[in-house]
Amino acid sequence: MQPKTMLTGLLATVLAAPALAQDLEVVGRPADGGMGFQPAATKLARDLQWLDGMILVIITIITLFVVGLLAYCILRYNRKANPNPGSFTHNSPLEVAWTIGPIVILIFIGSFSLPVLFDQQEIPEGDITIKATGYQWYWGYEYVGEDLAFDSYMIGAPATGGDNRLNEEVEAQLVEAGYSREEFLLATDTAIVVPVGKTVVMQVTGGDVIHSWTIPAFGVKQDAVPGRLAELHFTPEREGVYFGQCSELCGIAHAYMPITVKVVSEAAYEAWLANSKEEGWYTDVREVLTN
Ligand SMILES: [Cu+2]
Repeated sequence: MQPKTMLTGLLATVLAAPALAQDLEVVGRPADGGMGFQPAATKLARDLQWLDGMILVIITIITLFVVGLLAYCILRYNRKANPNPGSFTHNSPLEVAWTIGPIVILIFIGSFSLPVLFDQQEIPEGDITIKATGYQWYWGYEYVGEDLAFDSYMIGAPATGGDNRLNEEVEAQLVEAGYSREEFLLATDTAIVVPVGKTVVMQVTGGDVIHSWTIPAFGVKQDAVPGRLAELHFTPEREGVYFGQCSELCGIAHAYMPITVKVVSEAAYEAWLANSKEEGWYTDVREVLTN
């Protein structure tokens, strides 16, 4: 070995050590006792979380109004308080009002919700296209046009030597892959790696029965139906690890086929892709994460 090559090798080893230790932050995962959404990592997710909040305000006002009316009628017009009930059958101005009021409210909601819906449903030209195929019980991924495909199993699933239970061996595998026992049932042995700020188009289909691919922090979910190729898209704005879970009951191990997406810098993505293609198989993105 040339001294220079040796030096480069040594330098690479020294540089790689802290890089391996420096894991991506876990951003998108469910929290114990959590009631709200996961942090939004795409414009889609931000928009739909805002929409949810806005509609919740409207729902709350309507609910309070209806409960108030009900209480008023019960108190004011019960038999004791109102022994001689009115005998009229209709009130035109009131009927017009309660027809037009809801129409205005629905148009108002629609004018905000339809753009968000169209944003999700109109698939842009992606920078990267990945095909996800749901199987009983794991996900297969293909980087379209990149000659890279791999399967993704939950750490602790039978395919990784487990039995879908958390034991010491599985915990060791989780730590080895850069996770902790907290990420059991979420972390997978391989992960989709995508660059931050780029538009990813996911083609989603099923290989046997219907599954569903989702990353809540991206605001996307799509049924994976055998024989059909559906699409969704996302543009992640923040580096980190994001988890999702199969969201269509697909059989006995439905709970054990999670989804992991790692969002990294563009340079790290390029290096990872080149590395994986060279190896002919998925490589750990932590090996190329240096900074
Ligand atoms: Cu499932």
